[in-house]
Amino acid sequence: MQLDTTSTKYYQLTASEFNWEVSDEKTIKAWGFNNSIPGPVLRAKKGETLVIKVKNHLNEPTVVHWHGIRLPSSMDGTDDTQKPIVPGEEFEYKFVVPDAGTFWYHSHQNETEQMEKGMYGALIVEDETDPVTDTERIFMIDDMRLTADNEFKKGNFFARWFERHDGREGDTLLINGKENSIVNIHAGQTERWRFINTSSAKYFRLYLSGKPFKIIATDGGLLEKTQQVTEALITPGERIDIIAGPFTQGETFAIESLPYNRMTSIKPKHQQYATVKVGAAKSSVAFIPENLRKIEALAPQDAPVTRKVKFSVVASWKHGIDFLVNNDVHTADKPVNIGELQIWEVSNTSLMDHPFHSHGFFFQVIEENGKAPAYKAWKDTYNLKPRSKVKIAWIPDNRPGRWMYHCHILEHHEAGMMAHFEVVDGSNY
Ligand SMILES: [Cu+2]
Repeated sequence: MQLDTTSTKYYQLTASEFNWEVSDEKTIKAWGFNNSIPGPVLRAKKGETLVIKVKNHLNEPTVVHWHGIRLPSSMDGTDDTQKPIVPGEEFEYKFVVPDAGTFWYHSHQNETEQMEKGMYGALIVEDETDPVTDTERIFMIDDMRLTADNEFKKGNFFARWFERHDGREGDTLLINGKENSIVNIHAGQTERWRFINTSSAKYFRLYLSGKPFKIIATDGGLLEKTQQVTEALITPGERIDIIAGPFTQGETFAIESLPYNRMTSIKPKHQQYATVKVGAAKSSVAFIPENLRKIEALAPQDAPVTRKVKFSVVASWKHGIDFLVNNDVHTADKPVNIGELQIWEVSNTSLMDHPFHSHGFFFQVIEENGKAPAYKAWKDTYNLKPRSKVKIAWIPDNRPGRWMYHCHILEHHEAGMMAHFEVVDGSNY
């Protein structure tokens, strides 16, 4: 097929090791794309084709997953759908971006190490229907666990056991690869802030020193209506876009995370990630309508369940504790037919939180613990609280092939809390 270059964007990402200053005092041996944490921002308009050549200059294989993009299975970037890119080799990803929103890319190979060291970046898809704001900013949230010598801390047997159980958190808190950054903004302006939680396990409970802000979008793009709040939970893998401002000249406030107890041995903390300083006023052209778009409901709340998925944590002889989907590790789940509405009951029988992430398809939450959700949204990552249950609705559109879903706490995913399944053309059976 001849490419229409007017609607194709080309990018190159080179994965390598490099020195990265997270602050004036801390330089780390990072792994990342194009010598930067995060990697370059990839931008496209809804409907355009992205061609991204990934070169691997690391000493180990990698693959790149395009989190939230509804792309063909062969482009999903997991070792289930392609041969990992070995050192010195390259792979060309090519796919259309069918939805506007805040997405991201990250390594999907040896993730607990490759993502910890910085292998991620933002992928932004724009559309004419986006609300008009004065400025847009991307905030990629991360945390690293470093030694006094600024090396990635491995820890002893017990530390590693807890890391596997709790997920790895660290106290080097990063926004866009930097510790304690200053965000300078103009008074009188209204900005779109796109938050992406890239952490292995840290639950980011966004708080702006108590200032109200409006949520306009989640994983799969705009909500129906803006939601005014003073805090928002963003679990690993999730995205939230907010409208911030207008603020008054001279104001200073923090971008911080309130304590969140996800029921592990890690003590919940109130942590500051960055400081916002409001400078001289500038005129505004922003226009944020109350109604952002219409989201058609896929199914009513009482739609009959077509599949049950259970996340659990149980004692095991081999590891002391196992992280399971439907009582198995790295579970092989049954196929689904193209075009058949899926109503999945996803439950978490364990005593800790797990963020459920599905590759390649958005879902709508239609019931949370027996209740209708507060508002409709397209999601690809959803937090399951301890002993909770949700009903999600989704449709496998015509993209056959292998797919997966998993807990987005990277250590739990690695420990086995994931499942593969196939999307198949049912008319062939
Ligand atoms: Cu988990």
